[in-house]
Amino acid sequence: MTTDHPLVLAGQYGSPYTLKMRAVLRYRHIPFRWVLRDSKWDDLPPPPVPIIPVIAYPNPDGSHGDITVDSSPQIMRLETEFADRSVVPNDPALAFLDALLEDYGDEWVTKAMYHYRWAYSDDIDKAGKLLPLSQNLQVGSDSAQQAYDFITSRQIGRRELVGSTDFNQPLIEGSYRALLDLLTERLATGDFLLGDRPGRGDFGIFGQLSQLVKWDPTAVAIAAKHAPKVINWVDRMDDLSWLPVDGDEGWTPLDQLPTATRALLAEVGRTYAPFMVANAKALMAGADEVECEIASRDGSTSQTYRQGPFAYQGKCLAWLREGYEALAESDRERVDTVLAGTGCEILFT
Ligand SMILES: N[C@@H](CCC(=O)N[C@@H](CS)C(=O)NCC(=O)O)C(=O)O
Repeated sequence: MTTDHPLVLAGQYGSPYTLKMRAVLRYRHIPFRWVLRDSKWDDLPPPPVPIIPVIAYPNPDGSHGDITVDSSPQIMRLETEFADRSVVPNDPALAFLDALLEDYGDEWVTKAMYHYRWAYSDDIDKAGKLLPLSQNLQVGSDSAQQAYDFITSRQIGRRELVGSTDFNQPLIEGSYRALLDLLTERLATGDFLLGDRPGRGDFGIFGQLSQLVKWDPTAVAIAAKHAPKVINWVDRMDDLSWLPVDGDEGWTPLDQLPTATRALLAEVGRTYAPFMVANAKALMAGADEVECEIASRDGSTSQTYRQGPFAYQGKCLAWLREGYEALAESDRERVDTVLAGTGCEILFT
C-alpha cells in the first residue's frame, strides 16, 4: 500500500490497546496520523463498535476508507499491507506461540490493568481527572467534574464484568506480581520474549503494562519497588523505531526458547488458560457465571476465580484454536512439545 495518505490511529493516552497499536506502528515505520478520539481533531466516521483504538485506512483520494477496531486483527491487517519490520516470525510454530502470548496480555493482563485503575481511590481519582482531558484540554471545571463523575461511576460499575472483585483480588494482584517477576527474569538475559526483536506477545503485554507500570499509581509503585527493569522495557517498547532489524532475523529458534519465556508460558497456562476454557464452556452452556480453579505459583494450592462470561474472549479462544488447527502437523507437534507441562495444553484439547 502507498503511504501518500497516512493511516489514522485514533485513541487515548490512558488506553492500553491504543498505546499497543501506536507502538506497533512506530516500530514498523508505518506513517500514521495520531488523533485523540472524540477531540476537535477527530474527523473519523463512527467505528463498527464504539471502542478504541480505531485505525482508519485511507482511500486513494485521501478520504477515510476502512475503519477497523480490535488490536489483534489490526496487527494482522498491517502485516498484509506492509512487509518490513514484521512482528510475525516466519516460523509458523513460533508465530503461533507469539499469538498466544499476545492474547494472554490482551485478555488476562488487562484484568490487572482494569483492576488497579478502578479499585483504589488514588487511581480512580487520577483516572477520573485525566481520562476526559484527551477530548478537550480547555474543559471547564463544571464539565470536568461531570466527566469525572460519569467516567468513574461507569468504569467502577464495570469492574465485576472483567473480574475485578474483592473475591478475585488476591489472584489478579498475584498474577501482576508474577508477570513482573517473570519479565524481570527474562530481561536479565535478553530484550524481548522471543529473541532480539519484538513480536505480538511483547506488544500485547506492553500495552497493558504501559498503564500498570507507568500510569496507575498503585500499580506503578509496585513496579518501581519490585521491577525497575520492566519499567525501562516499557519505555523502550513505546517507541522502537530505532531498533535495527533485518528480514526475518533475530527470532529465537523454537527449540531454544529462553527459560523465562518458557516460564511465562507456564504462567499463561496457570491463569489465562483455565479462565479461557471455563469462559468458552460457560458461553456454550449459556451459564451466567464462569468459575475455574487457578493454582498457586508453586502449585501447592488453588483458588477459585469467578466472573460473568465474556463473549469477546470466547471469540479470542476460537481464533487461537483455528490457528492451532491450521498449523501443519509437524508444526503442531513442535508447538505441543513446547506447551507440554505448561498448562496451556487444555486450550487445544
Ligand atoms: N479487543 C479490543 C479491546 C479494545 C478496548 O477494550 N478498548 C477500551 C479502552 S482501552 C474501550 O474502548 N472501551 C469502550 C468503553 O470504555 O466504553 C482490542 O484488542 O483493541
